Amino acid sequence: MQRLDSSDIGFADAFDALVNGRREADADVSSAVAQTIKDVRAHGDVTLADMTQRFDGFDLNTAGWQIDAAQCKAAYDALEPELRDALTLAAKRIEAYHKAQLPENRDYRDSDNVRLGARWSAVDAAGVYVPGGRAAYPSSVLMNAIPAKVAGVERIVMVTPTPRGETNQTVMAAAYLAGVDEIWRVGGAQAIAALAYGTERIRPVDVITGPGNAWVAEAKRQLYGVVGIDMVAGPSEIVVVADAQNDPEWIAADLLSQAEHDPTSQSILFTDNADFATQVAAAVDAQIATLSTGAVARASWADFGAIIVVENLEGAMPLVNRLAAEHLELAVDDDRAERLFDLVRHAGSVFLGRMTPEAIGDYVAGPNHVLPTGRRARFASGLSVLDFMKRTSFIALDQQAIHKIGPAAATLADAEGLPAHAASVRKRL
Ligand code: HSO
Ligand code: ZN
Repeated sequence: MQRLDSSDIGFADAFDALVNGRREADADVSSAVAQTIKDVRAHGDVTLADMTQRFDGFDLNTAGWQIDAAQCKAAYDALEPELRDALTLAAKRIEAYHKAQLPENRDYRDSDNVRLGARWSAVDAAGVYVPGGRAAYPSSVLMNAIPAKVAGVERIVMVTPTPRGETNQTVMAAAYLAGVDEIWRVGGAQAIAALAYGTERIRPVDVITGPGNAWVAEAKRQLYGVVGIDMVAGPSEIVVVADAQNDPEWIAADLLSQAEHDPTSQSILFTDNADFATQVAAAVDAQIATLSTGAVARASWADFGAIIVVENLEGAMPLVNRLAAEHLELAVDDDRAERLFDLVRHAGSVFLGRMTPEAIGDYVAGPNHVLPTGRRARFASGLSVLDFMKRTSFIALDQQAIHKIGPAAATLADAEGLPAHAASVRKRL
């Protein structure tokens, strides 16, 4: 962890280094991914079966390509009641929030009596990638699939690696709750290629969302344009802005809640009190020792963690904006949180007040937890129903309206040297 003080000489440079520090893996997987995409396009299911045998250690043709709806329902029914209720509460709240996000169609006449508007429609099919292993989060299944469902997507297809054939029962239960229509036991870049181009068994989709490793991210990047994608996500981060009236133990836990995700996660605290900074640092060290995820959290905190002591929290907000963090906690009294919030320009999601830890947003608050990372909150937003929808504009003129605006179109067509354009307007005048 590095500790900075905004009154130190050299602070500006140190903060620049923090803002520009790279955490994303450099591994160049682009040519390997390009080859995989080519193979899947050329050989479809044969490539999927080969690669699944090689990387996940089982035979799709004997173990089965799909996990069916009955298995997901059974996984849901077999959950411990407490977990089932929690998952159901999360799903309900996520659904309600995303329903409120549905956009409205527009249809109006402007001052020239031209009828204009736009209608929103869902994509036909969406693919959701769910990683295997440590990052197989049921909550992420809900966060990706429910917005697609709410948007009106008719076919939601999940792909997920099942190493040695083993499935994650809570992930399957979440798929059941979210209304996923098909689940294929394939992962990696090959799964993304299959969703984009289709194979003998898997019909193609229109949009692919969901987190994945470097190969999955690269495949999404290369296939963007063939399909829509949510975004290319990097390691996640949290910025906590806290005054000394907080319990240092709470703030330490908040910082660790991001650090435990990945060794390249980043947790940063801004505070206006040097003693409080020291107390939080001690609490982080003490808590790490007790976490089952301690090794990951320790690596993240050691390499990328930071505590920044500033003169006052309001004055620190321009620095906070430069970080454009995925998650931003404003751990101060409610009215002060409101004032700080007014100074926020770039952040994926903001958590206001002392009683709103980021983890609530990860699971049950309702807004999406798929958020722009790595300073992408400067230009991007979290996953929403709009990622599964598109807008079709429309125009309708009558005789009076075309006389009003048609001549200008014909003039512009003349200027661009496009006589057929000009004629198609002038013939109607
Ligand atoms: N905080 C993660 C999402 C997540 N947390 C899933 C727990 N499960 C996104 O940065
Ligand atoms: Zn999380």
